[in-house]
This record gives sequence, C-alpha cells and structure tokens, in this order.
Amino acid sequence: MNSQPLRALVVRIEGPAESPEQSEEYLDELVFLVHSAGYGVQEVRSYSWRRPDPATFLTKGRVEEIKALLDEKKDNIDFVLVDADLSAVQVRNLEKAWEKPVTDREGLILEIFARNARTAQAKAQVELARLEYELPRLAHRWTHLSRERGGIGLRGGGGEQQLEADRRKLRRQITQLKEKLEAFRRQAEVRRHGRETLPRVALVGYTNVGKSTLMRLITKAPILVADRLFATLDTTTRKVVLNGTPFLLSDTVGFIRLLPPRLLEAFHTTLAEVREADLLLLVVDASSPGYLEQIRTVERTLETIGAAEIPLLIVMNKIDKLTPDQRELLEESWRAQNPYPTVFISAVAKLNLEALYAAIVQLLAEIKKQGRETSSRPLS
Ligand SMILES: Nc1nc2c(ncn2[C@@H]2O[C@H](COP(=O)(O)OP(=O)(O)OP(=O)(O)O)[C@@H](O)[C@H]2O)c(=O)[nH]1
Ligand SMILES: [Mg+2]
Repeated sequence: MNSQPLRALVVRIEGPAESPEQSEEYLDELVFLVHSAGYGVQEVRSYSWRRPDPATFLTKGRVEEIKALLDEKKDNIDFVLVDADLSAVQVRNLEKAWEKPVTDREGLILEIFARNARTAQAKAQVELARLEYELPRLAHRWTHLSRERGGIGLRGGGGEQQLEADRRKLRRQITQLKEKLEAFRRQAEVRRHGRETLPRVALVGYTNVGKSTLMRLITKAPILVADRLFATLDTTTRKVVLNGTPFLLSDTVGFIRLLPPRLLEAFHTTLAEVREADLLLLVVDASSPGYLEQIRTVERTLETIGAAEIPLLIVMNKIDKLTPDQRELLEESWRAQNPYPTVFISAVAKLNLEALYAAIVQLLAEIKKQGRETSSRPLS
C-alpha cells in the first residue's frame, strides 16, 4: 500500500454573490475538507461564478485550461476535486476530457465520513449513503472506489451485462442496509425510552468548533477530539451531574455548509438525540471570521432535522484565540443584537466554565418549569 496521500487539484467556483473574504474562507474550509479526507492538495483553482454547463459543469474554456494544467503536472496530481454537486454525466465527461478521476463535494464528504465512522450504526449509515451515491455513477470508466481500494481509483470497463449485475447487487445491498438501520433505530428508541426521566441536553454546531472537547471536559469520558472536520460521527451520551442537577449529555456529528442532504438523511437515527433533546448547546467557534454564517448553517440544519423548536444556549467557544479587545467587541456586538442566552468560554483554556455550567442548570430549571414554551432562538 502506497503511504503517500493522493494529491488533488482542487477546483472551486465562487458563489454569485460571494465577498472576497467569504471566498477565502470557503476555500480554506475546502482545503481542510480535503486534508480531513486524508488527501493532499497539490493545486487550487478558483473561478468566478458562471452558469453551469449541463455537459461538463465548467465552461469549455475552463475545462481546457485545467486539461493543460493537468498535462503539465501529470505525475503530481492524482485526481480532481470539483467543489460542486456534479451529475453522473458531468463526472463522466470531465474524466474523459481530463483523463483523471474526478470527484465532487458529496464524494469527498462521503470519504471523510467513511474514514471516521466507528460504530456499526455509523458505518451502516455512511455505507448506505455511499451506495446510493454510487448507483447512478456505476457506468463510469473512472469512479470513486470503496475504502478497500483506498479511495479514488481506476475501474475497468465491464460491459452492459456486468453493469446490470453490479446495479442489482447495489440495490440488494441498499435494501439490506435499510433493514439494518431500521433495527438500529428501534433499538435506540427502546434505549431512549428506558431513561425517559432525565432531561436531555445535546451539543450541536458546525464541525470542528469544540463540541467533543466540551463533552470530554464535562463528562470526563475519553471522547475523540481532533483538529479535522467531522472527527465525530457517532452519538455518545453520558449522564452528568452539574451543581446537583442530573441530565444526559450527548455529543454528535457536526454540520457544514452545503452538507449533502443524503448524508443528513442517512444520519437521521444518530441525530435523534438532537431532535429529542430538551436543551441544545449550540457551540460556536467564536474565533472564526465566519461564525455568524456558521450559526445560520446550524440553524437551518436544525430546521431540516426537525429540531428548530428546542431551546438553545449559545456557547461561544475558543475565546482564548481572541485578544481581550476582540473578545469585548464580539461580546458587545453579539449581546446588542441577540437577547438569547449566551456564554463566552474556552474549553481548552478552561475559561468561564462556571458560567456555562450555571447557565445549563438555570435553563434546565426553567425548561422544567415552563415546558418547551421557553424556546428562544437567535437570528431567526
Ligand atoms: N484554541 C482552542 N481550541 C479549541 C477549543 N475547543 C476545541 N478546540 C480545538 O478545536 C479542534 C476541534 O475540537 P473538537 O472538540 O474535536 O471539535 P468538534 O466540534 O467535536 O468537531 P467534529 O467532531 O469534527 O465536528 C481540536 O483541535 C480542539 O483542540 C478552545 O476553546 N480553544
Ligand atoms: Mg466531535
């Protein structure tokens, strides 16, 4: 097995109304995604927005420009990542034009998820999403391969009959996985009902903001913390007692902008802990310039999964990365615009944790008293 990571040419298309700061930030995040999938970034091309060409997504001129670049760097680039939702036909045409494997955003995030899934349930969820992603793409010369083959690679042409057999096999696997996931769902439901009496608190937020760090800090459980995107894919739940108040705390998968809907759907069962929580701790990386947009992404995702009505405590984390002036400015501007319960903390530098704990306990007491009517949402 070759230990050197596969190297990508990363192609990004700026959104029609993107600011230069946003473009830079989205590109950084994209590069972080590629690294989180275990690949290297060899070259990056950012293009301004154009109406997608149905055949190749990119304009003819850009396809040719990238072909020239690939010819020049032939041996240093193993595949091309186009940060978009490509159709099966677009992938096929681009691979033909470039003579390199091509993957899109969903394919990349699927690989990260596949790498990070630990429990049988998370693995089955990722596998289902992957098979559904691959089904319409089976007819390709180059394709995204399963993990056994170490990611992106070449696939031999198999003929129509073989293709039909492959499709049937995939559909069978998909049906089996769905049955398996339904069994997991029922088990989880039984488990949750078995401990109905304790209030439930769930950590939610953008990926890499420090949810698992907080989980580890509060529960003392040996939870994985890592500086990569989507380190956590499973839900962990622990009983905690804070200032005499017992509750269940859950840590689960993080969100990201343009998260493929299929993946969110695949994680329906994992996200049940979020849907059924009494209180959500919305963890934010306050040191990220895009934190407001990240909060909006999280809110939209919460809506999609049916958790929009649950009371929130905003946990502005990583304030150790801000200067005292920046901290003050952030806190002032946030509080001026948002009446929502918010604490400013650092999970790593252990700043303000008492305020966080007190806020959780107080909100749980209020929720208990008033039911879910206390719901208060930021930035609606
Ligand atoms: N400077 C600083 N770094 C932090 C803080 N909290 C977490 N981190 C770092 O941020 C990175 C991500 O932390 P995690 O706890 O794994 O984040 P997460 O939200 O669980 O991320 P995913 O599970 O990947 O979605 C790690 O490198 C942490 O050490 C903090 O308060 N300050
Ligand atoms: Mg995590």
